[in-house]
Amino acid sequence: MSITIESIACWLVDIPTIRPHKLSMTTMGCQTLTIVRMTCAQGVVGWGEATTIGGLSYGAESPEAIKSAIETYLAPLLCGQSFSGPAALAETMNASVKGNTFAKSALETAFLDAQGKALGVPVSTLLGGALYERLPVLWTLASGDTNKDIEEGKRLLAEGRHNAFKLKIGARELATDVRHALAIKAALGDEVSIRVDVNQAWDLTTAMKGMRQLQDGGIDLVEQPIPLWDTQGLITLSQRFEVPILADEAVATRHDGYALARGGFTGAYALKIAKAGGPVQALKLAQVAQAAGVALYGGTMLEGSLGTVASLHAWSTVRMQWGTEMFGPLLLKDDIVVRPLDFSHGQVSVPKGPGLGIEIDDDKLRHYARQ
Ligand code: MUC
Ligand code: MG
Repeated sequence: MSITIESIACWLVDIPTIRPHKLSMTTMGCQTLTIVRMTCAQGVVGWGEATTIGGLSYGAESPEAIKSAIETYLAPLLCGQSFSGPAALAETMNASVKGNTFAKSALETAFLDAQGKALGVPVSTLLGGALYERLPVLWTLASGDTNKDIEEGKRLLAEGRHNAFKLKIGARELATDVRHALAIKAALGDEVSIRVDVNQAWDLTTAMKGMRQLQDGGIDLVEQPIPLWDTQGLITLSQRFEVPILADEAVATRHDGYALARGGFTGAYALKIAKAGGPVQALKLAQVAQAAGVALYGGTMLEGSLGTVASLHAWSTVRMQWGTEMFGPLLLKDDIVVRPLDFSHGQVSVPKGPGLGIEIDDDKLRHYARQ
């Protein structure tokens, strides 16, 4: 059944975080969600979200640029047109717009939501069908203070909300970062999986030293230790150490995944709908990884509930050997959905209703939307 797109509206929504979230390149106190509403024929409405981290400090598209790309270039291409599915939608977008995967991800998500609602099926069904109803979710400890992180980790373990943690390092001296990671590992106990994300902050020499120390200290996974362009360096690290590497910034699309795997990379890929251009595109990278024997991880750009749910529908259709980090909504003080997602026992449930299976709260959208 083809879906005819009638109009597309877009908002920048600013929501404060529950505490400062410190990464190697920025400290976040607020998250900006670019929210898209796609109105289709027969009154069907689809919603999508594109979210990045720290303006332009993480990726090449800022929230303002995402909104502008949608309103100025992508919406005029799509409005008034009918599409049989996300493949046709992507063909049209890619024929006239290079890159801009965050903007395309919001539109692909909104289209899938609309198509799912029109057909009366969840988005996961459009993506191949869910294998899992609930997915594991870790939490990132990133207050910037070792003792505060330990306190936060212990509280979340006691509440049973998470049982695995990722630490953000790379902003400080290597010795300080290693001490920080190993102190948290010792305080939270051997049963708890501790991973680190360096967000590209080290050069290869520092990474060699850091990987050895983190491996000896029992850290389970090291994410993106060196710059995204250093493909050969990432392959070398993955082959030299037993602690696995998680490629994040280095692997956005299936083409990146293919190049790394062909070079002999071993480890895992962090899938993110925004990096790839939408849930369907992210699953194409998953297929390349599966073909190459590379493990999978469900990644977040710290999206609100809308972007998180779009990802969950995709991640539910594949086996994620390293679980997911889809905790974005829990980092925000508020959200724009009527019913929050169900996070408990280290997991989150994938909604079962038609489309994305969540409802937008129009009052909240208006309240948080930038004027
Ligand atoms: C990233 O690079 O992984 C995901 C979790 C988190 O705390 O930050 C993001 C970005
Ligand atoms: Mg990362």
